[in-house]
Amino acid sequence: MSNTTFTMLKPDTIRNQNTGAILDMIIKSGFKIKAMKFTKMSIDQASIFYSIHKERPFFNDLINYMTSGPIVAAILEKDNAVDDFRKLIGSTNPEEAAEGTIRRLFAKSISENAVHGSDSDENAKIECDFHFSDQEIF
Ligand code: 3AN
Repeated sequence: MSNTTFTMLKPDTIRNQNTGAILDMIIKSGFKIKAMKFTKMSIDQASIFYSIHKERPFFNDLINYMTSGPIVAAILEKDNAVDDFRKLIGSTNPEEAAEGTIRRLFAKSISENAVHGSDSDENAKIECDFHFSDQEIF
């Protein structure tokens, strides 16, 4: 799976009308879209997706935020996809994100930080399987 990663354009991206600009950056950076959907997570779904963070102080805020509006979920393909996508999106905190990264350009804060990107090949597989069935991947 080292050529595959998973992303979500988060509710702030959709609300701020940045969906097209961010997808354009992703595509122009060499990622191929293998699957994509416009959807909204339920509280239960988001709690499972982010269960790794359930002991963190920001967990409830994270779940409330990620279920506050629709997201775009997508599977992306490129050599070295996980690491290259993390470089493209930049640090979790947009104030620390490098110039030219998606979070530096579009994110408002550490909690509303525009995009999600898988942090390992193992999690990319779990996250792709969470959002997509085999028939939805091309
Ligand atoms: P990343 O998305 O860069 O992998 P994680 O996995 O540490 O970052 O955190 C998952 C999500 O939880 C972040 N995208 C962000 O929305 C939220 N988050 C992380 N750290 C904080 C924090 N200190 N305060 C508020 N929200 C946070």
